[in-house]
Amino acid sequence: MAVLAAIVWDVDGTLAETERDGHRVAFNLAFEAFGLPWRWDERRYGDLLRVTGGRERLLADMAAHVDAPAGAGERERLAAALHARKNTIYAEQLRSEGIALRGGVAALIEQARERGLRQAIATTTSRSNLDALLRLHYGAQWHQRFGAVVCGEDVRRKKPDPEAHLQCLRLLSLDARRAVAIEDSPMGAAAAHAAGLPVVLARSCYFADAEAGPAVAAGPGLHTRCGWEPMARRGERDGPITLEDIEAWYLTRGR
Ligand code: XBP
Ligand code: MG
Repeated sequence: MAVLAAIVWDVDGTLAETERDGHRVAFNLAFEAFGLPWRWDERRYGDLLRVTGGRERLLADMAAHVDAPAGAGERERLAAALHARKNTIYAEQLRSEGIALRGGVAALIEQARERGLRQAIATTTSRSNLDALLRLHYGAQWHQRFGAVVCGEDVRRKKPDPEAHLQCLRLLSLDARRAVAIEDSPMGAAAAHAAGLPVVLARSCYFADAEAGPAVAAGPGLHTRCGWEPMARRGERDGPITLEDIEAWYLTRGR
């Protein structure tokens, strides 16, 4: 029987709740800095999250603005400039205000490290955003914890396309059946599943009601063993999701 050898982590929404109070706020400050009247409230941003990638999200939103540039090239340039400014603001925000990892994340990363599992990152976010987040929690050498790191810039097609996960598996030289992906959103789960990875869906605030879809398990977050479907292993009701829970769900793949 195959043994779990690796965890492939998503970033936004999975490692930390970075969207509502991080990226969204930084996008709004970028609009302000560019003298644009556009603002994304929580609800609008939640709708826009269906579009993965910040630049792509900006372009999708411009379609709804009569005051957006008319030409495609001009829109592309504006989206790229806004996106770059947003990422600078986001990194500054993280440096000055910090952002917590979601409950259970640090403990699971540590358990996996102690047990010799390989760990990787497959994200749609920009490398600078990932660096800002992980530098905060693991220092400048954070990348030493991960055998592969694939970001938005590294792929041609973002989630729900499986390209980031497939690239991760290639870099790890690992068969998808030996790893588990942890994702927070239906788009992320679809991407990992399409790459052949069993998925654990730890729903984030914007996806609290998301369907389990192809996930081997879905629940409210790694901070609790309550509310998961299927249930976390019997007999241990309290505390965060453990590596043993992940391994038990992993063994149900393909059933
Ligand atoms: C989530 C995304 C990203 C972020 C913003 O990525 O879709 O676009 O919202 O980051 P994931 P950028 O869940 O795969 O980590 O502005 O750098 O795209
Ligand atoms: Mg995510």
